[in-house]
Amino acid sequence: MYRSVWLFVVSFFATAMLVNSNPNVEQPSPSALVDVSGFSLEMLLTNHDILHHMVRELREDALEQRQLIVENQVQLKRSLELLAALQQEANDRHARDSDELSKFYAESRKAIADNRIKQEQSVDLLAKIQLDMQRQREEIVKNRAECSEWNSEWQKAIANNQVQQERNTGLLHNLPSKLTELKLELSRQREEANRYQLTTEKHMEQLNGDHKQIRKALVNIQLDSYGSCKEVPTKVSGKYKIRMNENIAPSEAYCYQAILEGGWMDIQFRSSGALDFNRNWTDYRSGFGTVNGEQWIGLEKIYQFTKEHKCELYVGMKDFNETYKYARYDAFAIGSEAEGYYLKTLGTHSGTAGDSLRYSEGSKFSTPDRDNDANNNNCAQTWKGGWWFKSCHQAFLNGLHRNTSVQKEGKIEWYGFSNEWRGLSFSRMLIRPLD
Ligand SMILES: [Ca+2]
Repeated sequence: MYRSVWLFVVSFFATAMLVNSNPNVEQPSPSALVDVSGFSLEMLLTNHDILHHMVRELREDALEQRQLIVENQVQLKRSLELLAALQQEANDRHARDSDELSKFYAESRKAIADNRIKQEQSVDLLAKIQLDMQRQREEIVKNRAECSEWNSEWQKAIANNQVQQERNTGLLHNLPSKLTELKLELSRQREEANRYQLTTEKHMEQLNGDHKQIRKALVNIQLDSYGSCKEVPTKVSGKYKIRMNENIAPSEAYCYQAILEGGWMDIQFRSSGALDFNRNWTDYRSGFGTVNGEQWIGLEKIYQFTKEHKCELYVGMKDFNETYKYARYDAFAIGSEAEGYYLKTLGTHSGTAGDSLRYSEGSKFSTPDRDNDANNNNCAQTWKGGWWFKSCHQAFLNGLHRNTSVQKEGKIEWYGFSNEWRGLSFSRMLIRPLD
């Protein structure tokens, strides 16, 4: 359409210029004007068509423009709505940003305030530190002064020590000889102390022994009897009341004080041969004879006494030629009646007569009426007396008082007296406590 308008305007003005612009052209005559008017009319008609066409085109253009305007208005409206929304969003964001900013400012202000407080505290602390440093500095100065004093004192002490050391060096030269002297003196004193200790121990033992004896003597006086013949103070042989066991009543016994420092108790005595020893179990259990003469003290008393005291045994014997021999055992004890009064303990033998009682060790006591022996026959009946028979005997002091050497006759025998079956005239069995 613009192209048509442009073409019209150019053709119109070109025509006008052809007519009027050339000053050399003479003004047309009226006939010429008809020619010119014919040309102009034709041109006008043409232009009219063009114009009509142009108007139509313009109208279409206007319609298009209007359509476009409407579209643009719609577009514009949308744009405005969008803009409003953007504006709203921008406002909202601004509002939010403002809140956050306010918060940020508040926090910042608080942080600044806190920092200020901390800064003030730091300043205070710094002031304190400065004060401390000042004090420390003063102390260091003081310490330095004290150190200086100490140093001078040390110097003095070292000097004194040196003097002392020199003195000690002098003393050390004499030390070995002094030490030797001291060692000798010490050794002498030690020996003396040992001697003194030994003496004291002996005295103590003596005192203890004396004390024990005094106590025993007091008990003996109180009970009007003795625990054993060892406790008899007179050392005179004879008849005394002896407590065979502290739990039973005292009984009379013969204390023999003539040998080996005395203190022996007679449990069997044969001399004249007047007393009959061919007796039953009851007699051998209870004892028979006279205390200060021939006797058998009794198995129960021997059992009670050897249970109460650890004892030794001494056997003195004579033959009919008055030859005296003895056998000694360093331990002796018998069992109870329930055990057949067996020869329970027989210690080491010594003496001039042989160890003939050894054969009976461990054997029960037998009497003619009680056969406890290991023989098929009754040894007590055969040999006529009570004894610790095994399959009969090597020693038998309760036999018949006979002066004979015939083997198969019952008699007082101790084979080891002369290594033959010689009859003995005398026997004494003695026991004594070892403690
Ligand atoms: Ca028998």
